[in-house]
Amino acid sequence: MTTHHAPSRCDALIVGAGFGGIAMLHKLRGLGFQARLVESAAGPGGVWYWNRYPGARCDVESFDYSFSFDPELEQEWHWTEKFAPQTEILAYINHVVERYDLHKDMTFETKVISAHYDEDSCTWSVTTDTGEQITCTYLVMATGTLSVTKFPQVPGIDDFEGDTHHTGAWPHSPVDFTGKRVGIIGVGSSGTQMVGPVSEQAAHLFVFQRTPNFCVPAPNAPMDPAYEAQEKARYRERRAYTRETASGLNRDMHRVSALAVSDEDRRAHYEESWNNAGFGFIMSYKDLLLSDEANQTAVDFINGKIREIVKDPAVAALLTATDYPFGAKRPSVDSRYYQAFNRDNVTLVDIRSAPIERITATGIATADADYDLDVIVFATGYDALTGALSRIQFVGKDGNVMSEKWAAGPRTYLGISSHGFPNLFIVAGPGSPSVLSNVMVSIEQHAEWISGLLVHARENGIVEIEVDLDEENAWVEHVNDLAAATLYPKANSWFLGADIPGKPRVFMPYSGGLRAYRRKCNEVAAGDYQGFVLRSASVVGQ
Ligand code: FAD
Ligand code: N01
Repeated sequence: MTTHHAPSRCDALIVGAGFGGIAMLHKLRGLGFQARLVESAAGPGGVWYWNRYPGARCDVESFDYSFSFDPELEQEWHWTEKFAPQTEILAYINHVVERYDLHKDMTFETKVISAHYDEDSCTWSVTTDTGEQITCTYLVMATGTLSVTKFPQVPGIDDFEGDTHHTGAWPHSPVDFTGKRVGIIGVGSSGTQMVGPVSEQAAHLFVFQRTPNFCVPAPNAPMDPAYEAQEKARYRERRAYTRETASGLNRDMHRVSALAVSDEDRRAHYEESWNNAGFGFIMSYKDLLLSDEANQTAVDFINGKIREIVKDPAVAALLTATDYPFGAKRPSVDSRYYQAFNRDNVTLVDIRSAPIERITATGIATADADYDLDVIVFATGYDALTGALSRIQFVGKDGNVMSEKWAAGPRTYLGISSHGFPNLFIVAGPGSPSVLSNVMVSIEQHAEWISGLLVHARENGIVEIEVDLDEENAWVEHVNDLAAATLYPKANSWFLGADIPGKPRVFMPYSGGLRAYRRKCNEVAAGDYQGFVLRSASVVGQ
């Protein structure tokens, strides 16, 4: 799919071919910008290209976890399940790329390694690992928040003689676990999704758990034709609604405190959410992420469910999170996870009490046992939110180096741009709601907003767009204040950069909700992009 004769000079260079990059390319091209996209993978899809592990699927309903920009597209596409599997999401992405003829502006197997801003021409000069130099007026980073895999810092990974895989870099041909002794390290969303399907194939599955995760069921089902027809008939209405909810889901926050209702009512309400809400379980009450006492009611409910589902009380106890609030780490959404621990061929290994000491030629050695394995799966997550950006050397105005500027945590205005790095924009990155929302809705909001800003610049002879430093500082403080008022900082999560050596402990996403965030962005645009310094050619001396 590599494009030949791609121009080395363009209006906008987009980096990344996940949903974010595709949304930006489609939007900017439609507005008449000469846009080009580069991607390190061999095809489009982003996380859906990389994450081909068994069980991978979205945990936001596919009607909402899909592009909204073309009513015809949403009518013609058929999801076979309410929550589509990875294969179908990737097929959808490939369909979109073909349908809108986007591949001609995409270059694959090309990784951006550095970008230098030229103050005279107000352009970025971008260098790739293929040796290409691309000059662009605007550089749009759609490099993803969960796109750089993380491995445990344990010795011996290279000694293992069996197969190893990371969920986020899964082979393209299916991995057959039949008859194998398999170890999965990690029980975040990826690990929990894998446990069910792998347990049904493997001879024995060992699940290495450091911190128990909360896992709520996915209300998945084959697509019911009547439901599909009904939702497609009101699709525009549904899109308008999800755009305005706090999280971009087709379900809004229940505006009642968990502490304001009787135990009986609360139990019934949680039961309804458990059966139907999936990821939206967190919005069962308005204060679940604000009050320890309110949160404890959700924790008690979920722990009761674990005890009901998992037959062995000792295993149930080990699966129960005790030291952080529900939702402070991103909960998993899967219906087969807890059930799998009732199988004779599944063993939960507590690596908090007996940590992994090393990986050996034959398996995993913990402080109290050796586990012989044929396959090790690293479901150990990502250098999240800043990982992809920190691997690119950005040199902005006055020699500003982004890695130095962001050494104590990411600094942006609205999550979209950073002072000292004019004409550089980030899609659904740190400082925006991104991973705390249905990311598709966040991505589309950014694609629309950023392209609106570029059209404004074009119409007004603006050649340089730079964030005002005071506004940026105020935004970073606001993002920090919002997070400090929540329970999020009470867990060691990837939201905070936990477990990455040297990474500062800063809560990175904007936690005020997509609705409030969208309102703020709209106000900024309506106020002539207040907070941005917009310079015309004469001002910059061109
Ligand atoms: P990505 O999809 O991560 O794409 C970024 C792309 O940039 C990658 O392909 C990467 O190779 C490329 N790239 C990075 N650096 C460079 C470079 N230097 N040069 C060239 N290319 C580069 N969110 C939800 O809202 N709902 C879900 O159900 C959901 N499910 C998920 C399931 C999994 C397994 C994972 C990992 C994440 C999930 N997410 C979900 C979050 C997901 O990150 C977003 O929904 C969304 O897909 C992100 O799209 P993106 O384009 O921003 O980033
Ligand atoms: O990664 P994670 P993920 N030794 O970081 C453990 C999205 N997503 O790939 O908690 C031992 O959440 C770690 O333990 P601990 C979603 O946003 C969505 O699962 O650090 N264990 C944890 O158990 C999600 O949140 C879907 O103590 C180690 C696990 O590995 C995000 O992607 C599906 C370790 C990592 O969990 C990331 O999910 C998949 C070590 N050294 C992903 N290092 C959907 O369903 C890490 N761990 C939509």
